[in-house]
Amino acid sequence: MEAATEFVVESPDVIYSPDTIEAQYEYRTTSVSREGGILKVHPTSTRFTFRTARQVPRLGVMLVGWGGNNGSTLTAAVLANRLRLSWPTRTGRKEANYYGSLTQAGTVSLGLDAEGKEVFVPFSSLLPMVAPDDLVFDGWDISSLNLAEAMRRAQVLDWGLQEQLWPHMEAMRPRPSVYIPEFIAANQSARADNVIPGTRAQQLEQIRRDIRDFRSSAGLDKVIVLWTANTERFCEVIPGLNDTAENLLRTIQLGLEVSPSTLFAVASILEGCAFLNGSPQNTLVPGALELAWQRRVFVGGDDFKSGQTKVKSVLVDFLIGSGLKTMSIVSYNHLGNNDGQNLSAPPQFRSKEVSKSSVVDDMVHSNPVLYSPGEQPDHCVVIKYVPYVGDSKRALDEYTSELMLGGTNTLVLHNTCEDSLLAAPIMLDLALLTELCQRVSFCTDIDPDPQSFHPVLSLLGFLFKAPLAPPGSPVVNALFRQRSCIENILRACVGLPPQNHMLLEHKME
Ligand code: NAI
Ligand code: DG6
Repeated sequence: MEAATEFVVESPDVIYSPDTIEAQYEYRTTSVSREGGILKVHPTSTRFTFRTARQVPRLGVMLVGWGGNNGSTLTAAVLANRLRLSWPTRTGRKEANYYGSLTQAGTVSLGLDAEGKEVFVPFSSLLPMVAPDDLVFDGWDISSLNLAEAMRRAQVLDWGLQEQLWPHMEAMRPRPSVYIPEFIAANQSARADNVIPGTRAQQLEQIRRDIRDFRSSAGLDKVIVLWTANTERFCEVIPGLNDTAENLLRTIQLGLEVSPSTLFAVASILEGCAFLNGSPQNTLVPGALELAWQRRVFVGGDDFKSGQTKVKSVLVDFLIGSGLKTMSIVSYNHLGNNDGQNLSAPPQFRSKEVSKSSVVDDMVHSNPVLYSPGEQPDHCVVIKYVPYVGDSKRALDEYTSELMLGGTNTLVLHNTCEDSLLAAPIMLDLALLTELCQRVSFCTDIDPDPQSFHPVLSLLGFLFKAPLAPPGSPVVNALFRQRSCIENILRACVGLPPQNHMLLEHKME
């Protein structure tokens, strides 16, 4: 018998109507004040009403860098699942699945049954979400290869799967894109045979036309744009150039410096489409963030959190959370795909180095017993391009921590796997969760006007290496805190209390 995945919450605080799920929710937290050397902690409570529209839209996802390893792998994965494909390998037949996706392959506990056992359901059944098989893809690439050829170039998927997918991907052709050579490595120039000509203002208009064309020709209710193109160098944030929405729009009109990814972000926001940045560069400059705020459009970033960084944001949380003083973190990796080739240029490597290095800050700051103000572990990030290993990235990590009474603990990890097979399900989750957030509104007993989440969608932090957060809000990197944030907010939307893991029922006589 298949496990049940649908559930209803039977509570006077939860109302299901044909259009919405409405939940009354008591948000209990604490505020802390410092008085005369004493911390005073005040429990607080705010009453929220969450309303979630139940109708899932026909959703289109536009990938910038569609013909890259991630773009072609995600497209192939959705098609393989939709078509229920299976293929032979030397270790037996494999079937399409969505392993690695929090929403599709993760579960949540609803509570205990009559025998005291926990009942789990798929994450995706917490609230109505778009089914990944129903996603419609389109996108841009500076390389003109069709998606079937791009899949072959990526060398990620088994041959038997590629052969079956070929006829379904051959007709998918990336739209021309914006190529500004100084933003990506010079070694990418040979790929750039599919570019939008004209001024920056004309290029912006073309991207906007592409979004509108996709929306209408595919009969979509919504479009989300996701940057999965090459890592760019950082761009300088300069007052008057990109510091405000007005200045950024003027910069584009005047043809002054703007990165391709920022142009895409601006175009998406102006079209009312959420924009997500899967690469490390500072695409969402202050002017773009202000524009998103003005237009109330969701933006998220930066840099997919896939393998090594996910492990890091678990391991360092474990070490520091258990009271061990981590003193040195050394992360080395080598890979041989096009991403690795692009990152072999110093300015692009620098963007990745910054995003990979920021990921333990919150854990260090959380423990003033171990670290004095300003103290940080040594943290070194190395990336090397080794063509032979292709997309099968090697990641080696060494964590050294101090134990009691002068002891030392060194952990060494070696991780090998296809980078794009880790990134594709993350891209899927980003699109599905962002779309869901667009259907959630809430009000509180203090502010009865309905509102949406802040345009900087920090709830997506689990999926990003360097999560963007609204101004003044804390940045969380610890992986399970990030996961709990998503889970507990979705639970709140159906009137369920936060998952507390106390299991008090099992701790009584
Ligand atoms: P890739 O190099 O295979 O694909 C990038 C694609 O972007 C290429 O097809 C390239 O032609 C295209 N491109 C470059 N500039 C463009 C532009 N201005 N407009 C449109 N297309 C453009 O790289 P891959 O492996 O797919 O990774 C994509 C991005 O995701 C990289 O920035 C990478 O650092 C980032 N990333 C990847 C992760 C992974 O696990 N695979 C994890 C975290 C981030
Ligand atoms: C080299 O590190 C290539 C990068 O694009 C990474 O593969 C990617 O950022 C994934 O990094 P991580 O740390 O999440 O595995």
